[in-house]
Amino acid sequence: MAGVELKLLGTWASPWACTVRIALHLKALSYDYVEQDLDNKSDLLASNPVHKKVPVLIHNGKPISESLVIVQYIDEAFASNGGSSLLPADPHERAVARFWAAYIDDKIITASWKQAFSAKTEERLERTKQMLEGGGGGGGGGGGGQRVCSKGKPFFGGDSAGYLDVVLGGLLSWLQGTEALCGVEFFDAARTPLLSAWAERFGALDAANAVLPDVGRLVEFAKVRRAQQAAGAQAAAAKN
Ligand SMILES: N[C@@H](CCC(=O)N[C@@H](CS)C(=O)NCC(=O)O)C(=O)O
Repeated sequence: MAGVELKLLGTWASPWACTVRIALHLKALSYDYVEQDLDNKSDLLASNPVHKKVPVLIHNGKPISESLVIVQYIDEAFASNGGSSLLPADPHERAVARFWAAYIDDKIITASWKQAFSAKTEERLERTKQMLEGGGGGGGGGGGGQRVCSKGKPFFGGDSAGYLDVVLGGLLSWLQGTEALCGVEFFDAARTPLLSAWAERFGALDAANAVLPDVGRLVEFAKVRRAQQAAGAQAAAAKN
């Protein structure tokens, strides 16, 4: 688009950066992607001085931080791009989408990110499973995450991927990596049929394929980080 300069600061493994990149792809926006070194945050100090985290979207020189804020910004600033809006038009439906996005971000993405790097803990994995199924022990009848992808539509956003799809979808490779790493099953055709079908559909989108990291690479990355953390903890214990 003429006069539009978009730059995204991210890291390949960040689910939050993936969420923003998927939104940019769905909106058919070209952008320069700049991989960040989180041990050397010079770009981030300048563009996200409060949190110093990726992702940061820089639109014509102006930075925007926090993935959920960025995705909403993209949807508003480029409303006519990519066919349909990511957020629903109806104010109540928008509020509901924002509610679930905050829930997914807080209860699932942040927890999964931490969990991937710490030793396997049954309780934490079980909690993530329950959150995906629908918040606090949703198992059994399969309410929950199911609840969000109801209405017989292929995506949370309806007939095409929308805000919630992008928010949870950015984490898809990590959830699959955690399944491989920890021997759990988040997407189970019998227990969570709607969610499992959604994961397959979302993973098959061009935008997801273009962005989501390879699950094997993530698993190796998590193993290295876990080993580094364990070595750090051992060294700290030996000092005391
Ligand atoms: N709430 C933030 C979370 C972003 C975040 O935690 N990013 C991590 C990478 S995945 C980061 O930049 N960490 C840098 C650090 O903690 O030093 C968002 O939604 O954008």
